[in-house]
Amino acid sequence: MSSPVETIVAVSTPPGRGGVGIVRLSGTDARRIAETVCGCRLQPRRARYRHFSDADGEVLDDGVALWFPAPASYSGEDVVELQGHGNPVLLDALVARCCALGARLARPGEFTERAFLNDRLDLAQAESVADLINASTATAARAAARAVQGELSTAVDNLATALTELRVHVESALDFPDEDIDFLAEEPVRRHMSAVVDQATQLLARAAAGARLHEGALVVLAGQPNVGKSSLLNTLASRDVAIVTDVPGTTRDVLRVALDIDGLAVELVDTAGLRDATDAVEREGVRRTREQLAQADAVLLVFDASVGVTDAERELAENCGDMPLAWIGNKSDLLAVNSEATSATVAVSALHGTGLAEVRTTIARLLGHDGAMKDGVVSARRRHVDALENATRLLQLAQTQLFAGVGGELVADDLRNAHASLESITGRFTADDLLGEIFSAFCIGK
Ligand SMILES: Nc1nc2c(ncn2[C@@H]2O[C@H](COP(=O)(O)OP(=O)(O)OP(=O)(O)O)[C@@H](O)[C@H]2O)c(=O)[nH]1
Ligand SMILES: [Mg+2]
Repeated sequence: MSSPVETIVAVSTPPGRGGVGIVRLSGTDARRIAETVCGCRLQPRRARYRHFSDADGEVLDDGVALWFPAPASYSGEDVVELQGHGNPVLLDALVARCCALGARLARPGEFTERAFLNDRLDLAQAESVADLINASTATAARAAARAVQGELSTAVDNLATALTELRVHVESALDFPDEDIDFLAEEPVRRHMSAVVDQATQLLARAAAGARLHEGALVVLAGQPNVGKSSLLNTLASRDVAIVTDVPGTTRDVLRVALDIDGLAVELVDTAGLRDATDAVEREGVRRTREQLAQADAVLLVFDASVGVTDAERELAENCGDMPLAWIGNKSDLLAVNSEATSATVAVSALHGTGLAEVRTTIARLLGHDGAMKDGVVSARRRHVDALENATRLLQLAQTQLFAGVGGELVADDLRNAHASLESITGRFTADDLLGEIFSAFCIGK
């Protein structure tokens, strides 16, 4: 017999009016409370149509009561759903009645937190429940649904298993120090190490693409004044968002439009053309452009195809470092056929609307949202990507040390820390305050 747990209650359907409204109870007294409200005994997993009554026996609502006995329920505890009408006043009265009978109001995410604490879901799966509820495109929703089923967790567990095998080799080499140097220098150990690093790098890329599905991506149009950045933004958005004139330095404010690139939510940003501006307003615009560039996930570097790439533009590209970047040759309508535009650039005419499909595919490619990568995307959050990044960095460090023949203790230490970082994803090694932070971001009733 497990120890009693406080019974929580909440309205689980969205606020507002609707055909059906559901009050959910979870905990030791869930069944007793619901049976009192319904005035009858409940059978496991059997829907019963009843009146829901208040303390004086007056009918509050009528509907269906469903009891899911522990442990085969969403939270792993006794759960009851009272499915009445979707009216906030009725539902609030029903919740108040349950509280009078001993339940307390659930905190946001508390049902899912209990599912995690009762091992019904691991942490990554529990977080995906919130992502599924909040997904803004069909692609993001599908990826989150796969994560609730454990896609990310399984991939992380597979990596952790490969890492455990490697650690067994390395740690046992430490236990026999006389054989240490020779053993760690052996080819199979090195190969195993490289395979684990590859596996981690691939999973990191898939998870980073998955995190972008939920967070969306910031793509910046940058370049010199008058090359047609604002024209391109308007054409891609199919509406006149930005002012376009033939006066260089027209755009000063940062302008944003939302694009759906093959299921990925992209925020495309138009910025002031980069040059040494003399007037104060334009200078501020240029400062804001640089601010956007620093936050961007990818840059579209627009140049005037009829002029070609200038030195200033090459310098700008260099300053973008290793940020994903594509050259967009606009005003290609002014070019003679087959002139300079190279395959490394995308030829576009914002004026005539040509080359736009290619710009969209280019954005998808820059964000890792194309081809094989798109199929391999695993739904993930920033927290998971950070943990995977940390694990991958430690594994690469361990690999360098192993290959350099550095002492086995250092290698073992890095591998141990990488392992802990991986386990924080599924919640095996997670601090309580982090759990509080994760579940408080849920909606109430889930
Ligand atoms: N021929 C041709 N002209 C274009 C094209 N795209 C834009 N233009 C013209 O180029 C001029 C500048 O366009 P904008 O879109 O304002 O350029 P911008 O890069 O936003 O300029 P700033 O805001 O000053 O940095 C306007 O006169 C546009 O009509 C194009 O594809 N072909
Ligand atoms: Mg502009």
